[in-house]
Amino acid sequence: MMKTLQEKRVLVYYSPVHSLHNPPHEHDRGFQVPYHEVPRRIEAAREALEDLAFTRLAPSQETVPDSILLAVHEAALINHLQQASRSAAAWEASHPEQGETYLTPWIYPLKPYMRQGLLDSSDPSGCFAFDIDVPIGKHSWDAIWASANLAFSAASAVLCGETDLAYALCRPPGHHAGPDYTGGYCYLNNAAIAAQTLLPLGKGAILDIDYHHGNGTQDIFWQRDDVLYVSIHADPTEEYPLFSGFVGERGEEQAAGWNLNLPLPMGSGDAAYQLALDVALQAIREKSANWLVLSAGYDTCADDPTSSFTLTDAMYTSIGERLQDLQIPVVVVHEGGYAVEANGRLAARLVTGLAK
Ligand code: OKP
Ligand code: ZN
Repeated sequence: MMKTLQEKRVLVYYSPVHSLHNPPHEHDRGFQVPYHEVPRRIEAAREALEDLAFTRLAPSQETVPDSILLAVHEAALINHLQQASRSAAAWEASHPEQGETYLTPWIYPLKPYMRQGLLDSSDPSGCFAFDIDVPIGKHSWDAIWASANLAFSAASAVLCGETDLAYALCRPPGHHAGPDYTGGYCYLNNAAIAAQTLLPLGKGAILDIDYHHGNGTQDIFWQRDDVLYVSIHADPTEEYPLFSGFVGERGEEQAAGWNLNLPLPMGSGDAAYQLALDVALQAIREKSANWLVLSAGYDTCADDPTSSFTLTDAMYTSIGERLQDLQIPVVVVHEGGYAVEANGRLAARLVTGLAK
């Protein structure tokens, strides 16, 4: 019997805590500009998903167990994020005239000998970040943790067989965060946490459709032959993160072939994307993945102010439909997307395609 839209229930995971993390600005070529990764992004997505007849906002009080968190991240990173949020609170309390404080790494230990000194110092932030776009305020840890918990809750629902399609409205995003570092608006790797949660179902795949390469996710699963990481992204010779996302990166020896990068030229549109998606789907089928985590970034769309791709709205429905053809459970994890309201419209399209 054919499945109709109404028969497939999509569980949506959301927490309002994300809005407490709201850094005022970032830097672009030395100029101070408004922080692109704003709370409204997720509210737009929540509203649009709530409007779909076949979705249900699921209550989620679940927290990531240590066994999963520490399989993905080093304890030192977790401690640092918690400590940095406390430091931001203390600084703010003692400097009330300065307003909201967001601590940003300002010393980066480029040489190994610099590292220990910095770790022992009062501000080791530069030991845990590869770029300057990961400020930490007094509520940032709460938001980071809430975001990770949504990914875990969504994956748990799939693991328990409660649904075969769950959407985690994660913010801050996660795919640039690695085992022991933050970067690119990302602090903990939500998609990696979802994937780790799903492993009792056997091997699976993470497909990353954010405009940027998910260097953190690649790094976390680099040696693993139970999780395939596939990413379609802008050519890293020209685009962030510049140091990873190249075709030659295929996973470490025994895991060779479990990492697949599909970089596309700057300015790519639907046609090029469709071809890359075919290759991605073929790889996921070849590995007989039992489940899929979709790192869903919407910064590939034509109206994104930070990117060069020109995907049309129809492409996101099509991506959803193509992934639905795999006939495996899917956990969607929200990543980037800086045309703020487009996060709503495009998330709705993606989920509508996936739910068919
Ligand atoms: C995060 B995600 C300079 C701008 C640098 C960094 C891009 C981070 C993208 N301040 N942009 O993959 O959407
Ligand atoms: Zn991105």
